[in-house]
Amino acid sequence: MKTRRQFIKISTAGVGAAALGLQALNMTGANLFPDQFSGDPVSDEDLTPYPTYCEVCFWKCAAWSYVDKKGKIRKVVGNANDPNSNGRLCPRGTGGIGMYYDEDRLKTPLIRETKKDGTHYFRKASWDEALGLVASKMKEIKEKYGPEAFGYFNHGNPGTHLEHLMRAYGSETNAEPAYAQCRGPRSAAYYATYGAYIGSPENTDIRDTRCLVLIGSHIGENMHNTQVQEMSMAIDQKATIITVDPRFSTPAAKSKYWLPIKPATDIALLMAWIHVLIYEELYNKDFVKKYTFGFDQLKKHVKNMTPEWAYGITTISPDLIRRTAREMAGHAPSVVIHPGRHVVWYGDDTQRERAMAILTALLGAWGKRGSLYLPEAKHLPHFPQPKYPEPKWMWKDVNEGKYPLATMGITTEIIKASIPRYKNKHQVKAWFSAGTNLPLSMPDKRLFQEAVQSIEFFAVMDTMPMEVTGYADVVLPEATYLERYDLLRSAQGRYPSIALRMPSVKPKYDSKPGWWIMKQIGERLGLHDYYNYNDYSEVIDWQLKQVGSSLDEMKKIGVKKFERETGPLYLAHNEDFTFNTNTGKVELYSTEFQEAGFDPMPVYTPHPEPPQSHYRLIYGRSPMHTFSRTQNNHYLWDLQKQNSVWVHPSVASLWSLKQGDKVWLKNQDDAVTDFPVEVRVTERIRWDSVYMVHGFGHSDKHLSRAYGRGASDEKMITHYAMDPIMGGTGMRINFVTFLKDNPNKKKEDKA
Ligand SMILES: Nc1nc2c(c(=O)[nH]1)N[C@H]1C(S)=C(S)[C@@H](COP(=O)(O)OP(=O)(O)OC[C@H]3O[C@@H](n4cnc5c(=O)[nH]c(N)nc54)[C@H](O)[C@@H]3O)O[C@H]1N2
Ligand SMILES: Nc1nc2c(c(=O)[nH]1)N[C@H]1C(S)=C(S)[C@@H](COP(=O)(O)OP(=O)(O)OC[C@H]3O[C@@H](n4cnc5c(=O)[nH]c(N)nc54)[C@H](O)[C@@H]3O)O[C@H]1N2
Ligand code: SF4
Ligand SMILES: [Mo]
Repeated sequence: MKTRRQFIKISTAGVGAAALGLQALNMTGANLFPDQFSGDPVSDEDLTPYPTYCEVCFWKCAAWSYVDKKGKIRKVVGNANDPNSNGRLCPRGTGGIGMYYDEDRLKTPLIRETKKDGTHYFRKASWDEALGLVASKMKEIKEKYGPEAFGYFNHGNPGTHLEHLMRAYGSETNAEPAYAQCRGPRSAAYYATYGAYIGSPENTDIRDTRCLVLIGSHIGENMHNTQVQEMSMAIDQKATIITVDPRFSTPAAKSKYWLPIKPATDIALLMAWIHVLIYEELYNKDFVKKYTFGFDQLKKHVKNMTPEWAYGITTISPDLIRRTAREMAGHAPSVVIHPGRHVVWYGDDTQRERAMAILTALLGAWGKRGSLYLPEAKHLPHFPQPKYPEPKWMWKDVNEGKYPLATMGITTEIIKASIPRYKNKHQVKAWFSAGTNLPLSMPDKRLFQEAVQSIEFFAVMDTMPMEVTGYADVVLPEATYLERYDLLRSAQGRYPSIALRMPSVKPKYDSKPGWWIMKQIGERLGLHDYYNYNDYSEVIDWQLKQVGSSLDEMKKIGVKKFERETGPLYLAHNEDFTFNTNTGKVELYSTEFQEAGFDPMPVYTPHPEPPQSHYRLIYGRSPMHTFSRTQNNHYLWDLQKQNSVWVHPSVASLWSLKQGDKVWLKNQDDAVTDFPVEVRVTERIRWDSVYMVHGFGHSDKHLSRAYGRGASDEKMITHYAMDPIMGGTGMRINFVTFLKDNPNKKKEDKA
């Protein structure tokens, strides 16, 4: 079949990107930062601070952006009054100005065109033309198939502006990778157990804990700011840390116990811990009696799930399982069983999360100091607007009865519904995406590629020429977070707080704020009533006035904290409390799961093992980068230019691999990495697995620094295991082997 929507790597807009790419790869030292550092040295007195909050990841740390007299942003530093940052940004946040200064940014709207020979390219367009085209396609899809057939993918603030437009237009056919590729299983599990979500920032009381249990969660590499800060406080206070990870992660190095578990077996370990707590009578009897439902069933259920049983599965010795369970019980209730965040691993992830939630309950630790506190966020009233129209069908209907406990759209299902051969009752015909780089954040790229060929139209709003923009029909360049007003941040925490993001400089090039772009499209669709303001600052000011503040006040302080309104931070001893579950209790036995036909208590099931000569691919974060969004950022690129593949010395010797050797990876489905990746030989990884940092291996040549650097874990994730409960895509079920010769060479020679 002839490719309908070609991936456009090189555009005719802007400078010759290929030449630029080669030049940039040779760039060193000072030319790295041509724009910002052409100014003279300045002192703080000569700088004007503007409030913002960081967009490099979704922790949303509040900050001050400092601008010099020539209008150049000189630095971004944490807002000292902000509970998310406590005045300190992580390395990525500090390097956030690189997003603004990146000369590879999207500079103008772009529209896909076809040459006479059939090849596709982007041509520069005016805003009026690009917005008009998007609006006319939205009208067309609505007339032909109904607004519901216009699907959308959203993440973060840009995604929220898109969502407002799409709901006003009549579509709720949406999904974000931050659900089914991230925290979805955690939401389903904690909701089933406690009738409450964990939320973001997580309500983990790490600062005050006596014992922190990390199952996977690699805090310190995962740089979610407050957690990293609190973990160092906990270390200073000599809290016990227990890390369960097949890799000797950064937190494992700070731990009293490192449990180098065989991947995919955590449920067995958790059930054995539960067994020890129950059968050694170490659990909190008062808590269990007063607040929980289903203890007797649980006790029976775990009877045979002994440490000896778990040893055969996890490779963790029974003695270590017992000792760590006793250690937790000794510190209870001041124990954080960290609920994790990226938890889509093996397809039974909701059940693993359930086991973690149950463990917390047995330790009597929910709602207690040093465990999970009771979080609160400030409710910000919605700016007045008409009700959104009721769509005839939405994301949930696309699931066709599967994944009954999903609370948000599932990316893979929306994508399948866009492919006619899946014969979904509800066909998705066009897409809009904002703030997500689907080709690098979704498992099974083939699915994405097939879907993108099937749809009639694709609009993308981004700041950078990413993989996703290469597939767009229209590219809408958004201004970076330092150049725009945006939604107020209302963060949950020990105390509610809000933060302002305002522009510290004018948008560079011909980029525009997301709110403006979406409003313009809305206006063209006749949705004026949903955009009853001229500037987004009016919305912010109105909202602030509802909570006793104002835009003027927030411009001066950036962050405002509020008193709690929902009562104390912790549950008092034996306080009456009704949980929002079917039984009103903490459900050790889940009636919700039982009614929906799922195991009411977690069960360990074995997962496929690596085939001959293959190793399980596990992945994680680098402290210097966020997903796939920062690899081209000057500052962060300078700190880390590529990823490596971690290989155990015994495996390295078997394959005659040395430190620094370059290899290509090939997975069980014969997918190969586009670019070579350096071998890191280290005892810090089990022999049965290899490890990579996610987000590298960019294939869009517009990214002059990131292009071709390292390997993409996503390329190796052709397989995924669906979580039947909520549709999470377990992505650690892929196995890779090493290739020493370039498998892509033949293809390139021919091309
Ligand atoms: N610097 C930085 N920080 C970030 C982000 C970022 O992009 N950059 N992203 C943020 C986001 S959105 C998220 S969701 C989080 C993700 O960060 P986490 O929620 O901490 O992610 P995990 O997948 O739990 O952690 C990866 C770890 O799991 C280990 N692991 C792999 N397989 C197994 C297994 O079978 N069992 C066990 N016990 N461990 C295993 C890996 O070795 C690795 O150390 O990070 C957040 N913080
Ligand atoms: N293989 C693999 N897949 C994963 C993960 C993994 O570890 N490995 N992690 C998963 C997790 S935990 C998550 S949360 C998701 C995240 O997945 P995504 O939400 O897709 O996150 P990013 O990869 O950072 O893509 C963000 C996109 O937003 C753009 N962007 C950045 N700032 C702005 C802005 O201000 N405005 C606009 N309009 N666009 C902006 C970036 O240029 C980029 O194209 O990925 C998931 N997918
Ligand atoms: S944790 Fe780092 S990258 Fe994320 S919002 Fe905070 S400063 Fe920015
Ligand atoms: Mo995530």
